[in-house]
Amino acid sequence: MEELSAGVIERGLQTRIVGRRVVYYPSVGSTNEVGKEAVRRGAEEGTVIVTEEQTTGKGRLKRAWLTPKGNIALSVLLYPPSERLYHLIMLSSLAVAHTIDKMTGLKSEIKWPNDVLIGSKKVCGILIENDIGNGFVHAVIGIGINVKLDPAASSDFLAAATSLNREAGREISRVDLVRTLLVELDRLYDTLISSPHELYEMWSHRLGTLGKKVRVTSGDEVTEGVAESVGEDGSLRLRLG
Ligand code: BT5
Repeated sequence: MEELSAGVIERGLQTRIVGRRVVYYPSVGSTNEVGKEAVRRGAEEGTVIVTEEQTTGKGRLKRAWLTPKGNIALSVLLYPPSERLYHLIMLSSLAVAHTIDKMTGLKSEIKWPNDVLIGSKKVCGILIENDIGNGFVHAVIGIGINVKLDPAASSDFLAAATSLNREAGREISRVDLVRTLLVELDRLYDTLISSPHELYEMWSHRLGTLGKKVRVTSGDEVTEGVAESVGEDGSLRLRLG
């Protein structure tokens, strides 16, 4: 298996902001936790924390995210204007979908708000943690991608999961995957700043959720309905029933 390191990821990387600094850990609890600590210590925007194994990876709503060795988990620190925070879910899921296009040619779709699926199975999960303390807006964008995880060898827990290697039928280079993802994130961050409406349009065209029956959990409340449209603030409009 190819070696991952900050050096091989950074070498010749043509980005403006994302990946200006890359920090690699062979194994870590959660890259988002490391990222939040880095923000507190004044890390520069665009810093990336990357690992191939998380021991306490987090999903949304206190759920767990599994990252056994050989996969990819990374967090990117971005400090956008506060009125652009809503667009970060669009930026991140779209960057992953574009990366999968480029790396595998496989068709992927975005499941609202920001999972990425191949053939209706989850290949990527995203957890964005924002804070606006003392007027300093910062976001830690955590992205987990299954590269070699074998759902069949795992528990029922992962029945609805898949991985890039499995779908592509070959070994995907994790170095190329991370580098492609950083370039896409950087390019779309530019779009987020200069023309957020364009980003919204690209994202909503890629959403596989519209027209489907969905169940949305918010706190203790669960709502079911048919997904009708998405707003520019990322909100989903449901037809109840
Ligand atoms: C997510 O939550 O999908 C967000 C996952 C974010 C992970 C990244 S990795 C880098 C950064 N550091 C972290 O600690 N986290 C972020 P959610 O929508 O709540 O989905 C969680 C659910 O997905 C779990 O309850 C499982 O059912 C399922 N799951 C867990 N691990 C999975 C995996 N590797 N692949 C597919 N599904 C998984």
